[in-house]
Amino acid sequence: MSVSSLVESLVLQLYEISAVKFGNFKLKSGIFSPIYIDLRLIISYPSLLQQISQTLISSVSSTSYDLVCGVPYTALPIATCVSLAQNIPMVMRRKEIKDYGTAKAIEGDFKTGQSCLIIEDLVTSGTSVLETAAPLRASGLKISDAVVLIDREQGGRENLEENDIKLHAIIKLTDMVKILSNHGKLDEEMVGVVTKFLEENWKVAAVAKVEKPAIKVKALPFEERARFSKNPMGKRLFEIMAAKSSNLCLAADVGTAAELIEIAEKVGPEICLLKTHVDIFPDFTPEFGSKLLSIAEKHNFLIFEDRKFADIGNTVSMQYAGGIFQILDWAHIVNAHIISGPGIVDGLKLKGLPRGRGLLLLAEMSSAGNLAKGDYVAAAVKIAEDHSDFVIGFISVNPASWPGAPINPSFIQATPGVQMVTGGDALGQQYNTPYSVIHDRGSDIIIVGRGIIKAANPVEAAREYRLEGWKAYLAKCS
Ligand code: 5BU
Repeated sequence: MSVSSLVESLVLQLYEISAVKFGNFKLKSGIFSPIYIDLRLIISYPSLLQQISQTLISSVSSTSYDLVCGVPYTALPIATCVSLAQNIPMVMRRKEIKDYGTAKAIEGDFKTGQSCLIIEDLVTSGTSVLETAAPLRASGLKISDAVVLIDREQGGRENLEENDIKLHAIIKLTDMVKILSNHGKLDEEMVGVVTKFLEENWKVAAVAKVEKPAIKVKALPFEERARFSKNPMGKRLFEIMAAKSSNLCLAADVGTAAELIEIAEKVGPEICLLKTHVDIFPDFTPEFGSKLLSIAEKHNFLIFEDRKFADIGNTVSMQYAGGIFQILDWAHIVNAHIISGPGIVDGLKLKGLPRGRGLLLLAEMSSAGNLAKGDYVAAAVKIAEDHSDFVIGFISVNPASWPGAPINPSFIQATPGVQMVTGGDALGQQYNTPYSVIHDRGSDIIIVGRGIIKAANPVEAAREYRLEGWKAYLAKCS
């Protein structure tokens, strides 16, 4: 059978089993679509499932790969069929990473450097392929190709290409519409509605692109910006970054204080900053701070407790210096929300300034649907300017887009939600790449957690993130 008649037969069978429907459907993204595709149904039709996997295999016949991985969940049975038919081992990406046991993101036996083909049922913006590619890459596998049964043609191909993944699609949505119309399954009116919908929604779900400024303004090097800083910790952070060629902050969200000490010792040479969430440790002891401080001194990095203070000035001042954790004693830097107004900065400054500490204000957040936008960001900048002896900068996501950007160069921008590929986790985290964060979005520091700590070799991963972050910074300065 020729490729086109194979595709035609697949489309008609998908239509017959109602895996493709036409009408008015509300999609996950909230938009209404005249076409609805549910490929979960194919597991009830083994012969169709087999035809689909055979067609997927032949469409990547010129690509070589050592492993296959299906995007959970719908593509898992397809990937299993491909694996069986080709006698090629499969790996599986966990959608939810266990926080007990081996806590592996990828299940199966594989070796670093092996190439893995990603298999997906339906691609819209490409986000789910990227979410699978990220932990595979972090585990040392090479990802260069993804094969998909249906491409909705809504920016997925372009988004994947930006992340160095070539998309092989068996059926394009526009071709599917043509085939069904030729076979009298769709009337002209519906063809018109669907075509219009596809045109209007092209790239609707795509990962937001950052507009690059028309005129390139060279960024000031960190060593020069150190001179503008009115706070000793801000100045020191700039100097450390310049001295170590590192704008990498490790978000050390490991399970225990003992593990944190271990990873700080190993990854220390690669980082300028180590970010903690000390309240997640079951084994915190009063010696934790002094132990971590001596490692920080040895490897020349600063400690940032991501405490996100949010209360009134009087309360945060007690929380900062007191309690079990005694954060003031060991954290060079802490951060605060500005929801309670500028009094929070006064409260923290009261304790922090005499000890030479610094504060980052949360101007933006990386999680989907967060409320830190517009006037909120402008208010954070205003508060920082009024307290530039203590505030050293911001937690931000896209400072290049702020009104009046680039803002005062004495402020440091630190950005969480960073992995080697764009995407997100199941709980709202959104990832951008080191290059886009530093070069395009105007940040200074990449904050990386699971991209490093869940990697097969965290030290190697940290080195790669440091090099990527630094490359983007150099590009911005030249
Ligand atoms: P990840 O594993 O790279 O997703 O970890 C990100 C870290 O940054 C984690 O410790 C968060 O608590 C932290 N974070 C964030 O992800 N987004 C934010 O807006 C802020 C902090 Br503020």
